[in-house]
Amino acid sequence: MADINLPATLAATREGDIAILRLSRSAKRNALDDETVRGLRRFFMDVPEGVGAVVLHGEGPHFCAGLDLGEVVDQPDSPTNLHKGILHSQMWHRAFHEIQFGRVPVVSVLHGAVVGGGLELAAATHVRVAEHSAYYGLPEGQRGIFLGGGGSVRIPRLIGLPLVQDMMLTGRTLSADEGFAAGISQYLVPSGEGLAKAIALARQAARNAPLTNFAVIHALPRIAEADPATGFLTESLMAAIAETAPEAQQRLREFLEKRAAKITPGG
Ligand code: 1HE
Repeated sequence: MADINLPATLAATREGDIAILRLSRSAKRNALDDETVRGLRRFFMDVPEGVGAVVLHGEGPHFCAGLDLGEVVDQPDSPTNLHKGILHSQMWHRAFHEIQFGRVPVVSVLHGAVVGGGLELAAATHVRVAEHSAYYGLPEGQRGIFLGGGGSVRIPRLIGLPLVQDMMLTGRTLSADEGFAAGISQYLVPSGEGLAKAIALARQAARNAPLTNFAVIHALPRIAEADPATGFLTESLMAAIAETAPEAQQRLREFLEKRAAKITPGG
């Protein structure tokens, strides 16, 4: 994947119809500096043709230590710095927006610390596979800062406002089991098995009709948050667009002609 211009803190490889993107700054526990966040944006804006899903994981003992705190220290209180701070947060928003509302499904592998901006990053992915070593924290309160990567919007939708407030006010961390129960990760696997599981899930997602994946990524979250009347109408429109597409017609025929796999337990 040499054609994508990535910083040294990100490494991308291609395995057939999936791409694997690794946070590669383990000396700093994959803390996200501006260069890395901009690199994430470029990667997800321009996922190469033929890639049907992306796996995002982290090098070293932790998925991600969040915002590189060196990027925000030494900023005297001034209107100029206030404005810079707003733009900085919006830069994160744009990058994570490209992940959540990009072209393909994104499966993340969570292990070790998944904290602050690291949890915000994970929350922008569609499927999260946690290893038993994972733990989750929002230490912004302890650092005197606030969420800035869209976590205020995404994390309460995943685990509920009261738990987010508890984590931010008291410094509570959640274990991998607690995170799984609360809804942070959809999967929980033994340590060391996350990447293989995520690759298998990404392969599965990449085999779907691209238009269905488009609907799941772009239409479903909007429908889920719309007023019911708008939601029902949007669903009907999306359903009609999907089912009349040639690929859907072909897949429907394959099932009816007994050439497609049945749905079985454990799938
Ligand atoms: C960092 C960062 C960082 C590590 N920014 N440099 N995030 C936090 O408040 C989490 C802060 N980090 C930690 O609590 C710990 O580093 C970890 C639990 C993640 C890992 O511990 P450990 O013992 O494996 O590593 P370490 O020795 O603490 O860190 C290794 C190096 O990474 C060390 O630098 P070195 O030069 O001394 O080797 C650390 O300083 C460095 N490092 N984390 C900068 N975050 C858009 S708003 C989002 C707001 C937030 O994300 S707030 C949460 C910030």
